[in-house]
Amino acid sequence: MAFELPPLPYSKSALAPNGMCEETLDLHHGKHHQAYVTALNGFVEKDPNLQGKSLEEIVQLSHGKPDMAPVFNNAGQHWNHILFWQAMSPNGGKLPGTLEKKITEDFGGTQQFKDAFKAAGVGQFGSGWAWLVLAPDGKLKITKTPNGSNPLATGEGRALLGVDVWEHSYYLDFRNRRPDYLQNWLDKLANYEWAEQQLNAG
Ligand code: MN3
Repeated sequence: MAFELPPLPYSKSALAPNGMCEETLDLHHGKHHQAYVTALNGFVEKDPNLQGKSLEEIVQLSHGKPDMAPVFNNAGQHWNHILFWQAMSPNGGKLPGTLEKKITEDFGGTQQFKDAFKAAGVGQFGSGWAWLVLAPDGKLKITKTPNGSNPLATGEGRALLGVDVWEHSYYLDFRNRRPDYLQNWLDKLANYEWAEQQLNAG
């Protein structure tokens, strides 16, 4: 069965008061994410080895294989964007207790966590992602990946939050100011309730 673009978990205008306008979501979800899904389906159609595989399996089996880079890029970006839409909320920015306690234990405090996450996103040269992961050692960690890569591929841990730092994610709302986009994302858009559910899921 072909992969499909999942609907946004909120309306296209729902994040506008929090700094992500309707046009950004219209283009980012309806055009960019859709393009990754369409490209991925094209590769699966032509390659029997990919047919019947889950998205997670395709990300992992194509990772690090130069001849499968186009498959990896599009599968990775489909996985990343599915997570990204869930990692934001019109009621974003509110840290629930269990996650806040864990963040304080592992980073020293909410401010330290936000500073480190922002630094990872700012420090990702060119396109990519910054992540909050639950690492295999049980500690929260911040990582960054280029282009379509992600913690599922690198094995760095279970993703609790991921923020898109490709320019298409912030250029309409913040122009070239990636640090401002990231600060706003952490303060007003990040769905920490969802992140806490991912933390408790394992
Ligand atoms: Mn994107």
